[in-house]
Amino acid sequence: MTLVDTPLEESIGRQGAPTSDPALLAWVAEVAALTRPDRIVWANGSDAEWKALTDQLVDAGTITRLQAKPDSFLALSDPIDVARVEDRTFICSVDEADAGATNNWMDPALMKQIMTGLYDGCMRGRTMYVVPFCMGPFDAPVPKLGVEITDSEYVVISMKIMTRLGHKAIELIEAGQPWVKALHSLGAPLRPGQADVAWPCNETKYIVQFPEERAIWSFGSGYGGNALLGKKCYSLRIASAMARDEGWLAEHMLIMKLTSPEQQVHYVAAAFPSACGKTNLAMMEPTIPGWKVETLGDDIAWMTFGKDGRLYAVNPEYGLFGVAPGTGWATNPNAMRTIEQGHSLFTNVALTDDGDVWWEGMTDEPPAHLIDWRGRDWTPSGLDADGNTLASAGSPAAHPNSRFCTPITQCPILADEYADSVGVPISAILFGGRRKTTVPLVTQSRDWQQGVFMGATLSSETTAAATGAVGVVRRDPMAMLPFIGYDAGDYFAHWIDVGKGADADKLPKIFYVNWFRRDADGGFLWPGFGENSRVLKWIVERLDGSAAAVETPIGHVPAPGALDVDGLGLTVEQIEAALAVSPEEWAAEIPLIEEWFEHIGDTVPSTLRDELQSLKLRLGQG
Ligand code: GTP
Ligand code: SPV
Ligand code: MN
Repeated sequence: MTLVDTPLEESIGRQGAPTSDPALLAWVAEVAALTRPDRIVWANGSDAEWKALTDQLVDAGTITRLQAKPDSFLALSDPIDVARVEDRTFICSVDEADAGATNNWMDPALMKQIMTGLYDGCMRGRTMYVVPFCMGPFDAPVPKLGVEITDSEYVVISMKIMTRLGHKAIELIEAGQPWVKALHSLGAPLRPGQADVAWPCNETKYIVQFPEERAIWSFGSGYGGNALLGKKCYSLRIASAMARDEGWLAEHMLIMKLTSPEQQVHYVAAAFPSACGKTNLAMMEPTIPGWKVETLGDDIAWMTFGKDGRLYAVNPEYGLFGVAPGTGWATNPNAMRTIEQGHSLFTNVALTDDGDVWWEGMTDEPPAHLIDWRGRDWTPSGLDADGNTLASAGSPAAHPNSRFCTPITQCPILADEYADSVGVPISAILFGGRRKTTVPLVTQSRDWQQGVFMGATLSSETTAAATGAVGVVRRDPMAMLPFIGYDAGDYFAHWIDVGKGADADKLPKIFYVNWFRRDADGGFLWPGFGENSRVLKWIVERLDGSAAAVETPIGHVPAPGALDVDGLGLTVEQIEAALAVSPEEWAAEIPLIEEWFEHIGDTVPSTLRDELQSLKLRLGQG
């Protein structure tokens, strides 16, 4: 490891920095002069560095080494730091209108003044790490480089898993490629002699993007989406602004490769809101014979038009930061195989007595005793051996937003094309949400424009991936509500423009799916997971024109008998209920969509207002 354990003034004096790039050195010196760390370390992503930092974090009590998995660790966070903080997330564009109605905004100069106050001395007693990284392949035509400065070792080791971290990024910066400045602090300085806590953070949190400057300032949180700045802050909020300017798309989407029994290959991208099934679909094991799924990405897709006029997708990430609860051998065996190999970091899951991890949904029955995500004894009954009620009684052993962080290269079904900087041509885009009612299992849009309308009006129940209430239906356009780096109406217009500029035959076909519809007893109408391959099969057959569909007011749904339900064990009534388009339920949806467009304001493109108008007419309104 390039550990430069020299006094700060000397470090600022450029001793030991693995670069002489003036802009990079000047920025590091400027941040160090403000934040006053005890020392500066340049991270290089080596195995030796991983070993040194994990040892250091074990000694500090931040992580525990897992006896049951190779080179794997468990971190338990502060209970105030478990998820993205949308109410503390800002798009600080120069002009307030550019942030739009769906983002928090503050004048960039004022925000910088406030945050400079918070950053002043905020790294005292700590080490400042300079973390050079690349989102997507290094050999991209324009590699998407960044440097994160952080005072969190947990962030450095997580960034090693999630990004291409290393000196190659510095070489490209030195060669004159553009790069994003990403500043992060836990906001937990230490006085001389002050003991550290296991999970330092600050009650005050700011997650701030400056889109014009392509800069990120984050303060107060160590949690994934708030602190691993290459992920949501760069690859979605900043990248979406880049994509608008440059004519491409930066989206909250998985990327998968589907091979049919006839060896036909299709690449599919799918946008579902946080904790709504992207990782599971990306890694699924099809239940229908002869179909094969391979993974390219589970959270983010960057899509650009290729020379042949098709839309090509690249996954900018290098790791998986997946929701732990619900992940098990029955639901997502490929995720289990990925983490079995080790080299993984788990956050806020439970610890078993034999030094392994456990979470709700991993196995049918929990182990007899666990340490829960808050470090407390936990038993299935909520009672200790003497029959006394435990403090953990009645709460889940793992936090609902607990996560596994693991190298994507360990995924046993990773597609070879994963590392291709050109990406893969997308045949179909799926939008999906978590809705108990109203939204059918699958609907195909008539054309790109109606597909954009489906995406723009996507709704879903909130999940534990962000702080705040869970289970509340909200609009989450293209699953990007918390991630659009500019005005949402302009973002819709950009989607429309992307379609207008393209050859309609070559554009991906757009579908809307819902795995989460419930029956009258509250149970899922559709078994989901590997059985979703049946829906993928219908989608592929729609692409080649062989599957039948019926037209409904909201789009095309599978005709009776068109969905392969062979061996599924559902009744005809159950399948009908999963596919049903209820005019009453959709009539109730219309005012919500109107309110949503009203909320976004004038920038909603007229084409989408036209789509709404024709939907109303088809529903007999208007
Ligand atoms: P983020 O990483 O937050 O963006 O989430 P994600 O979209 O990747 O969601 P993920 O695949 O991790 O799934 C979230 C939760 O939904 C997990 O608890 C899954 O078990 C559950 N889930 C995923 N797919 C299905 C499905 O088809 N049916 C049902 N019922 N649950 C599912
Ligand atoms: C999400 O919340 O959509 C995630 C996890 O994928 S985070 O990186 O925290 O954003
Ligand atoms: Mn996500």
